[in-house]
Amino acid sequence: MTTLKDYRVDIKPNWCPGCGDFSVLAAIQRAAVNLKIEPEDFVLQSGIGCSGRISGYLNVYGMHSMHGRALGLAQGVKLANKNLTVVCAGGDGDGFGIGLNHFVHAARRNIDITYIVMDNQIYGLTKGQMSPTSPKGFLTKSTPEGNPESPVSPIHVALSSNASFIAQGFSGNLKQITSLIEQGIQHKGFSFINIFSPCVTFNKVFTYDWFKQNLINLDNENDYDVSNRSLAFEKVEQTNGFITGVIYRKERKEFTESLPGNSGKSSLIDQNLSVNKSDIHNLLSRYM
Ligand SMILES: Cc1ncc(C[n+]2csc(CCOP(=O)(O)OP(=O)(O)O)c2C)c(N)n1
Ligand code: SF4
Ligand SMILES: [Mg+2]
Repeated sequence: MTTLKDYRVDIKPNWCPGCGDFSVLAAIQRAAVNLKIEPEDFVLQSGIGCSGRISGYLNVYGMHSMHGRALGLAQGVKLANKNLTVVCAGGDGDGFGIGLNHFVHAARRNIDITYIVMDNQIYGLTKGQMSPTSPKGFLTKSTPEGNPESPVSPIHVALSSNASFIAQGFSGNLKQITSLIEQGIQHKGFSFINIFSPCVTFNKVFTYDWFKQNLINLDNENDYDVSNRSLAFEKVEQTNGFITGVIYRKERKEFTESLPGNSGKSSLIDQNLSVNKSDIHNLLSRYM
């Protein structure tokens, strides 16, 4: 039986004490164990940032890849072997700045991976510059007179990109983020989980206390309908996006099941991909 011990490594994370990313690591490990996934069937791709280090801190396959490019790699892994559970993780800079286009396309494509963003509204690794989710007027090392830009709203982007599972959590609520990650992994299609994950060193505004006081938990709202996209937009507007829980979920065809010649069951690794001389000759002759 798989236990948490199987998902642990001897490497001690070099995150600052109190960093929200510790909870996200614990939640991913717990979700995997609760879902009885073997570590060898689990892949965690990550980008660059403090958050991106996460792939080195648990005993699974994965790559600490390039800034903003982890989603490309994660989709490639899933396309090659559908039997793997593929989770992609990174920061707000990684996913909503340099990597934003991959987020939009993975969401509309509906490929069966889970994307977790540790959103701390700042560039942590590079020591506290503004990020795409820093609010207007926010004081950072790179905006000493206040951020002149309006922030990206990740949930709006996910909703308008037709993501089929959208949720949000907070590192201060380990139980909820574990459940959201479990639901995201079980969802057949692209699942996006934005996690407010405080940077205790460089962000002195969006602290644990701030989130505890300001987040509205949809789990407590009995009449909230997760399948109603207009309602989800409305809720994000009303709350400025400071909500937690499952925000939107709707089943739709998963990407690999729509690929030509794909039965929905076989993976690239199951197929004979070799080409012989006459195949190449026939292919080239079609262009002559
Ligand atoms: C292509 C490229 N551009 C810029 C950088 C420098 N860089 C490294 S991490 C980072 C931002 C980190 O912020 P975020 O993604 O929010 O992660 P956090 O550290 O906050 O977890 C930047 C700009 C880089 N490594 N590669
Ligand atoms: S700098 Fe911020 S994001 Fe990075 S490890 Fe420290 S607390 Fe976490
Ligand atoms: Mg960040």
